Amino acid sequence: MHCSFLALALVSVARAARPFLNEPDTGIEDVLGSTANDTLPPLEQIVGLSDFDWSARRKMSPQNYTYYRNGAAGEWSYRNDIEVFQRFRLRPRVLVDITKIDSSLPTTILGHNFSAPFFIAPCARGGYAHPDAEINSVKGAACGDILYMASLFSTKTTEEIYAAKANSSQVLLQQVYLTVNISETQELFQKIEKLGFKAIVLTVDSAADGNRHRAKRYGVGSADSSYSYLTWDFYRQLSNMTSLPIIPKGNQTVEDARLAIQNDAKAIYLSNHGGRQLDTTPSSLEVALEIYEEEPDLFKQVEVYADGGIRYGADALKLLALDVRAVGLGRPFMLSNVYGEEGVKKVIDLMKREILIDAANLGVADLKTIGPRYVNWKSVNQWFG
Ligand SMILES: Cc1cc2nc3c(=O)[nH]c(=O)nc-3n(C[C@H](O)[C@H](O)[C@H](O)COP(=O)(O)O)c2cc1C
Ligand SMILES: *[C@@H]1O[C@H](CO)[C@@H](O)[C@H](O)[C@H]1NC(C)=O
Ligand SMILES: *[C@@H]1O[C@H](CO)[C@@H](O)[C@H](O)[C@H]1NC(C)=O
Ligand SMILES: *[C@@H]1O[C@H](CO)[C@@H](O)[C@H](O)[C@H]1NC(C)=O
Ligand SMILES: *[C@@H]1O[C@H](CO)[C@@H](O)[C@H](O)[C@H]1NC(C)=O
Ligand SMILES: *[C@@H]1O[C@H](CO)[C@@H](O)[C@H](O)[C@H]1NC(C)=O
Ligand SMILES: *[C@@H]1O[C@H](CO)[C@@H](O)[C@H](O)[C@H]1NC(C)=O
Ligand SMILES: CC(=O)N[C@H]1CO[C@H](CO)[C@@H](O)[C@@H]1O
Repeated sequence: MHCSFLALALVSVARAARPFLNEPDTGIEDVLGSTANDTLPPLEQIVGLSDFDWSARRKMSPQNYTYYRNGAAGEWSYRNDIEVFQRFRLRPRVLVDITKIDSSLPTTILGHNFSAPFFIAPCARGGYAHPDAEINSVKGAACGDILYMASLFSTKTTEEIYAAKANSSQVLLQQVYLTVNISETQELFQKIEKLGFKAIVLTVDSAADGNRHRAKRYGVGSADSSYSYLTWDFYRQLSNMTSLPIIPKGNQTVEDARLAIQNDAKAIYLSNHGGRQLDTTPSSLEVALEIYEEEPDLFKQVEVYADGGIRYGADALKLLALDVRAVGLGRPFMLSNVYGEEGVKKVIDLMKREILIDAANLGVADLKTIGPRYVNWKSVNQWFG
């Protein structure tokens, strides 16, 4: 008896001692540590997405960096978003012909063609990293042929963002937060539709202000301090105000996913807002797993997107394995913008390459055929595993 208690106590000490790996140690400090503090290391030296954290901390003011980096309260959701992926081990198959994997990277999102199943998630205040702010994201997305979703709280105006499109065929979506003023909403929807955005992404996970301790310390909290009125009745009313699809972003339970379908949503977007809104909400991988276990057909009825903590190709593959159609990345794109458009493009190139080589090593011949059998979903449901 005594022994097993002791063993348990030791295990919990070991867990408590393990540091949280926001930036895993892959030698960046050893190789680039002598770079002058206010200088960016050359983009060629950036080998993975978390390296952009390291670069951005040198270039941005502590306040600006903290606005991007922060999570809500004790940041358990933020950490879990990143760490959840290592709790589920892959199940690679060997001796599979994977030589045609490249041709399976492109996908469609709401019927539009893109070169890869990931996109730039809507993020506010692009100007904190670069004077050209979101313009770099639009251009980078065009160059890499992926989807960009613009935030309502962007540094640049909706008009400026739309005007930066590469050509008339570049597809952009617009994220919105709503006020209680219906005529204001009506005007906003009309503007978005008139400009030519292809869908409205309605953030539903921020009914109230986010509880952001780290951000508050630096005086860079959320801009929005009011409560929002959001119900499914209202969602139907909103759908009547526009011909564009309205995609709820931030649903976090299978119950809400079912309700979304009953209310004719064309797509749903699983997200806990990058752990920035309500601490201890689940990661989108856990929500996708809940849906897969309780209602796998749901993935066939609507397109499901997911974001939060995706930093590697293998992370994306785990979500794709659960029939998620495309995954979003927030912070990596925001932080890479310290290098401007080139940084945004580098994130796209790194992700494309990692998705392809990881899928190939996993023995996936065609990304469209990846399924839950490629992952061991037995996991201990705890914050640190
Ligand atoms: C700096 C920053 C600003 C954000 N602004 C918004 C926003 O205006 N609207 C929104 O719906 N989500 C916003 N998000 C959440 C992102 O859309 C996305 O859900 C999240 O960043 C994904 O997690 P990741 O950063 O770990 O990739 C923001 C996230 C960050 C990091
Ligand atoms: C950068 O700044 C930190 C903290 O001020 C300091 O410890 C470090 O030596 C500096 N590095 C260089 C290369 O100047
Ligand atoms: C999307 O790609 C498909 C297949 O490659 C093609 O037939 C279709 O015309 C493309 N659609 C658009 C809008 O470009
Ligand atoms: C922080 O962001 C503000 C607002 O965009 C900008 O004026 C300022 O130059 C930024 N600071 C740094 C150090 O980049
Ligand atoms: C328009 O831009 C898209 C990127 O969004 C690119 O894939 C496409 O080739 C461009 N089309 C033309 C005709 O230049
Ligand atoms: C609601 O928005 C409309 C259009 O922007 C504005 O004219 C009106 O004054 C607003 N009403 C209130 C109560 O704020
Ligand atoms: C939406 O519009 C249709 C047709 O105009 C109408 O029948 C329906 O009641 C409206 N629904 C809501 C929720 O406003
Ligand atoms: C958990 C969660 O965010 N649920 C939301 C799903 O979307 C509906 C419609 O906007 C909201 O009412 C729920 O609160």
